[in-house]
Amino acid sequence: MSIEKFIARRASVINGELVLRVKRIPACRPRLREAMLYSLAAGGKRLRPVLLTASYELFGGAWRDVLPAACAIEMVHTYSLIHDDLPEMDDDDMRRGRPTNHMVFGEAMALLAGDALLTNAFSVLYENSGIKGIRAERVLEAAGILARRAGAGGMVSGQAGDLEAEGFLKLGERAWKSAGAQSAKAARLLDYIHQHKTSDLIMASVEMGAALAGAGARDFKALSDFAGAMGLCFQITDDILDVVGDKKKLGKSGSDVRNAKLTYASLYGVGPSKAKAAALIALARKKLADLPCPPARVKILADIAGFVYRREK
Ligand code: GRG
Repeated sequence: MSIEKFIARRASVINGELVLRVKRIPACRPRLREAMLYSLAAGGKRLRPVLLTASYELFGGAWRDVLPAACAIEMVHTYSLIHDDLPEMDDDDMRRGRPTNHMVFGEAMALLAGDALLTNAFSVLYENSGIKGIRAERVLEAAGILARRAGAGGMVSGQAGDLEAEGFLKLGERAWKSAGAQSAKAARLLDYIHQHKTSDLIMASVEMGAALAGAGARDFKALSDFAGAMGLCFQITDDILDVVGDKKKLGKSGSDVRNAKLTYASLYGVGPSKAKAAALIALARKKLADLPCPPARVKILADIAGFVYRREK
């Protein structure tokens, strides 16, 4: 089976679970539920939940046993997209091939839909304790990983850096392109943004799977390093696609140039960015080499890394 088919099959199970879990939140205002479901059910590659399940099953478990945790990471990811699209952030009007949440439900409800997805992600994750012997301590560990990687020391700070960089480019547009000191500063800020804005949640996906499986420290570190390199490659590819990608396939309009964003494509150009992405994927795959897990299962993670590098949407 191709990796694309593998991801699509898992994604279709995850899609059903996501909708089910949002539909059964008690006492939720109907319009809020509609706004949450609108963005959740709009599709998306489901890369993060698929990664979580693939990481978990490296250690012998059945992937369906971590579906609540898989839903939780996708809910956090979807919240981040809704908030990222708001006029106060990237101000995008298309996402996942349809109008963004605030275009349909208004800014206030979009904000609340994001808030609810983030908060309820933790109650959904909690449902994982007790499933097929997954002990509560492991679920607690996974919750800690998710909160740390998504919070102020992780994804939210990546986004804060991204906002700061908008000002940075507008202030010194000519200078940062030519002067050494400015471009070194830009390069450091860019790596910080990519690490936290994007890579942290991809790392959380793989780390949560490993934590739920009870992986030892050495294997956990190898998987975390794998995900860190793949996450960086993911965002560099995103930067490239924003410039040269097919907007129809991407399902979004591409706002980096309009927002004068600091990206790999704007700082280094498309060619060198592609080379960097290729090097990162090679590095990511190397990190998997010593895992004492069934080769067929390790190969799934290596293939997902290849998919991240090749993707067109
Ligand atoms: C707290 C107000 C407030 C906002 C937070 C944290 C945040 C907003 C936004 C996160 C930043 C973000 C959107 C990063 C980009 C990551 C990225 C490339 C997302 C696209 O992921 P894909 O391609 O999307 O996996 P699909 O649609 O396939 O799931």
